[in-house]
Amino acid sequence: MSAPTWLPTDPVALLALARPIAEEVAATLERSLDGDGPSVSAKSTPTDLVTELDTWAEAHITERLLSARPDDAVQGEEGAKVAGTSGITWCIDPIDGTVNFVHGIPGFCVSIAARVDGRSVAGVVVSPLHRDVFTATIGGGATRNDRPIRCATPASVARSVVGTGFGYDPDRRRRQAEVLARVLPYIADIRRAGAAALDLCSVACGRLDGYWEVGLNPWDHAAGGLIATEAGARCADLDGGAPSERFILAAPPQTWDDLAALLSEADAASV
Ligand code: LIP
Repeated sequence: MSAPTWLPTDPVALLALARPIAEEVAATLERSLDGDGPSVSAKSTPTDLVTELDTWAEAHITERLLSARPDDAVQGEEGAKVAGTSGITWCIDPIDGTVNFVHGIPGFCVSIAARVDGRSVAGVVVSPLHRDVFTATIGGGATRNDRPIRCATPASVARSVVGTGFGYDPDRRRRQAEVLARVLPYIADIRRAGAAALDLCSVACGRLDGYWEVGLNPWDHAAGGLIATEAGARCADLDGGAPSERFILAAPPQTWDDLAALLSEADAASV
């Protein structure tokens, strides 16, 4: 498939700009683990962490992107908000999986997506400790380390290994644990990687047979959602609309409806 004609800029060129920036920042984050570790503070709750490197990474990525494309807009997890006139908005999660990063657990990643009217057209996710670079362009397919990837073909939900994640609010986490207890008997197993971007890329390359979460922000899924979609997975909210803060479910087409039905039955979207 080729890129849609409505695009203001070639998504391949946007990916070519973003990918080396994401790789450079991911390498810097990995090297920082050899030191004494970054200063850490809390955001919305004591478990919602942010480090000085989250802030540095977002500023560095923003500066590099806008020095190449000064008319673009930027939206970032740590507060970057730049208006633009080009029609391209960069959606940045400088460190997705900050808790993993603070603990030195593999699975933190750098996620950068280029969006047009809220729709991702190019995306890159770099997970440095896994040595994984995931990319996609709209209509151009998805890759892991430059090799094409496709989502899994699970026989059923009962044979599916599914990822999920939890919010930072204690009451929401309790309700999410209750949903998990209702879902777990009907799937093969659960995985909690701690980074939405990585979970979505794991669906894209067939490591996971599905992933759902409530309460994500655009930067959590902007790149990983495109990568999963371009790898053949369906990525939507429970009503089949665009993924949102309310709900995201990514799964292969052959099991998406059954997994959505199980999650609806478990009240997964109402936490
Ligand atoms: C993380 C998400 C993950 C969620 C974590 C956390 P952050 O983002 O990517 O899916 O389960 O609780 O929100 O805060 O590390 O950038």
